[in-house]
Amino acid sequence: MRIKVIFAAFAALLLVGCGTSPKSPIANEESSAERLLADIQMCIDQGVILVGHQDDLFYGKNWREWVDGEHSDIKAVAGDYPAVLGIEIGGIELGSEYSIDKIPFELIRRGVAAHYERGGIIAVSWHAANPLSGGDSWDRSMAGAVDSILEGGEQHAKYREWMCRVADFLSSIKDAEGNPVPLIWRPWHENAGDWFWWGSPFCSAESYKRLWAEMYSYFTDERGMDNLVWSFSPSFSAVCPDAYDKYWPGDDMVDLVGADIYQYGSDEQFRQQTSEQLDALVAFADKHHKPAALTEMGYESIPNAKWWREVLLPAVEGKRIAYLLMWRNAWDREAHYYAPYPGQLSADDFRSFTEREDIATLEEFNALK
Ligand code: BMA
Repeated sequence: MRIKVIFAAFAALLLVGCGTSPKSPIANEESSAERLLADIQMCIDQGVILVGHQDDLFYGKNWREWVDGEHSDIKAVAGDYPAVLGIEIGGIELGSEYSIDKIPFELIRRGVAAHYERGGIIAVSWHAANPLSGGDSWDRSMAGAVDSILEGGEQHAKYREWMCRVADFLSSIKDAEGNPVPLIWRPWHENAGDWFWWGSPFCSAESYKRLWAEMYSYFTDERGMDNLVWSFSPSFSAVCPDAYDKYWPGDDMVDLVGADIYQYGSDEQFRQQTSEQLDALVAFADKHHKPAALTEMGYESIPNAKWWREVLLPAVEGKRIAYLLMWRNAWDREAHYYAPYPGQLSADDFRSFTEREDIATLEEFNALK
């Protein structure tokens, strides 16, 4: 009898390791993802935009030590953590111990747990390797990468293994009760553009929808994961102006609609473009009864001392978006930073920006809940 029990437990472990695990047994209880989604909607209803920052706890402009998840450029400048912590899991699919930005996954796991314990939201991006060429996300040298991983495709078996590793990681970060932490999951992003192998010139709308649906079905039905808020962020690009409509995976497989917007030109251009794109984003999200967010954003090196209040603020003020996520303050690329750090030109202006009632860092977000 005892041996049988041990054997059954072992078999169950094997199944969870890579393959199937049962659906959540308590189907009627509100899931952690549903609670997260309710918090996101609450921010929109209150007219508050949460501050977010990619990789905030793992490294910053002039530091790269792990201080029990307490160090943060945002905190150093504004006195509080961002409400949203962005993390990058590129590399997990290959079984690597480090993300593509060379951060140990173990560190990411601990940082996410710490941020969640403090009441914060976590948003996950995945710059997946190219399954056909073996290159990175930006390698578009071989046609048909997406089709090759769909069911029936030549790389499908390998891709199942990749999805398994991703699902394992996304399920592995637990709260104090041992339940998986809820995460905003934003796969196959910026596909309106032509810079990723899953971008619109290399992937038909039909293939993209299958890509999304197959992952959704694997995570949700096969693995029983109910801790994900599914975020669709094709973004705006002249390469495919109607990407939101054309590539929409379906109301039942998306929870949040996002856009990634960066400043490359003049202040005026950014203000106008961001305002217009956010209007379009929110109108699209409303049509599908979903919340919207600025899922990546910023101005590299922030060379304008008043950028936060004079350029960003007029573009986002009053827009019904739940959060704005500044991109990373890279430790490995000198000028590649999007949030201020102590002494940075725009630091004072950023602090004032976060002091506004309609802009919330972590403490203010916690007070709203
Ligand atoms: C890009 C850049 C890269 C980075 C990647 C994934 O936008 O920041 O340096 O490797 O995101 O984080």
